[in-house]
Amino acid sequence: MKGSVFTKDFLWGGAIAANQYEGGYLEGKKGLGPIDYLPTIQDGRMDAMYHPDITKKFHYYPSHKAVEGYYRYKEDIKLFAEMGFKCLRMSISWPRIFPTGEEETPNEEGLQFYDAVFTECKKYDIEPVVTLNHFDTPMALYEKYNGWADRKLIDLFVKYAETVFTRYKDVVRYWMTFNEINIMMVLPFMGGSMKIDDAENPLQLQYQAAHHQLVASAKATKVAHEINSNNQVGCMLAAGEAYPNTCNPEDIWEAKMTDREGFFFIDVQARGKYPSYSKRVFEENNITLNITAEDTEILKNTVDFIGFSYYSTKVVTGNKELDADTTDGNIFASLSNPYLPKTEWGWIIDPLGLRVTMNTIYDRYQLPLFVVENGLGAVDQVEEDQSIHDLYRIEYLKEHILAVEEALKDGVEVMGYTPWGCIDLISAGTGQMKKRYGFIYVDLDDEGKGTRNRLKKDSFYWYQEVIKSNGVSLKE
Ligand code: P53
Repeated sequence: MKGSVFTKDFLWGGAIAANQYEGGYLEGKKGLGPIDYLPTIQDGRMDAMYHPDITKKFHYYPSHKAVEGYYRYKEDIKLFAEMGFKCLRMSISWPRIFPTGEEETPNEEGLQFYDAVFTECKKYDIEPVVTLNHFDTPMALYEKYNGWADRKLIDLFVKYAETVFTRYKDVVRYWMTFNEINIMMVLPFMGGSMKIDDAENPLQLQYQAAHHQLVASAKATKVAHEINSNNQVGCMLAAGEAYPNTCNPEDIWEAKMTDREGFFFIDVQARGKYPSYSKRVFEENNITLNITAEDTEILKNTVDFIGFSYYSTKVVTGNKELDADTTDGNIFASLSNPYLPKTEWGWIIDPLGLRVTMNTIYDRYQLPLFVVENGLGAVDQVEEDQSIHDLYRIEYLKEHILAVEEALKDGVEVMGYTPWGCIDLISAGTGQMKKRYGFIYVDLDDEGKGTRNRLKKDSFYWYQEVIKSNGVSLKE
């Protein structure tokens, strides 16, 4: 397209995940995943209040039906096609394929479901971009092994990965192994189907589990390349640069260390070995990892691209005495940024931060980047004529896509952009429905009431133009 900075094969699309979109939580012999234990948190706190026994029905569990993607995917993919999507980022639910994680043979019904989803994508030339594990490790493995704390999970995961790589060999080219792999450090239940409360040294357990995921990711990457050399496998980082609160060197150092908490994972996945700084981090936190010689060898299978989510930057300080204003919205701790506004949920809004973050990641790894999540969680108002005027969302996305454009001009390689929750779905952090990200509205509230019918928001037509003009309309 004339005047476009975006490449002609730029993957415009949107992102959803099985656990927050599908529902049908026991349909087709599906097993349970972590989100099936998440009740709606009405006040929107981020310290996810997972309830240990869903059979007691103390609460309403929104993911059990979610937005019924399991039944309505055809209608939704048609709407995505109408917006012009070139790709759809989605995930396969591991417990749909191996309900307890340990079956000898995969669950054919689960596989058939994704056959049908991919066929539907193909119909409209929508390229699936598939995450293997989006907060979706079978809960039976939590009961039995404390999830990723146990090395056994490596082989169970690789078996699942191999099953779907083989089944969808000719239909899926883009894969990601673990969604926001660094979430292990903040929400181990969601990221690793594991609990750390009883551990003597929780950090030790988290890093050991992280190691298991890193090995599993590398092994799966190897298998994916063997099954189809055209397969492109990415890692996935919850990104967002840490800014120092002041130019005090203590703050600068704190910011560097905060960024390294996330980059630690990508350093391994993109460079094939543990970064040199990790040795000291482990020593100072009394962490001794069980890493075998075989693990070290496997880790050399690095990723082809770097997928990441970006919602905001954070502000950190090395001054422990500082009594500063903090944001309580996001799971990643941050001070307030006096230069920037926040969303209704307290997440800092920083479009330029996306450009900063992309440049940092690209400088570090020199691999193509894929913006696989970005977006504004907000309350929407449906008018009498069923229209939804979500100008705030358009404004947010516009500024962020322009930041991607600037990063492209800076020389950063970018494969595509898939804003989160392109259709409204259940929030992973709060289980809420009223925190909406979509171009497509779903009639459903926090108590589970509503028809679940779909409506096009103003942003739907706006994004359609963005894709059609390959980004040129943003300048008009
Ligand atoms: P929600 C925060 C908390 C949980 C998951 O988040 C998160 C984040 C943001 O870093 O990561 C991603 O739904 C995640 C999605 C999630 C999205 O952020 O709490 O990959 O599953 O829905 C948005 O507003």
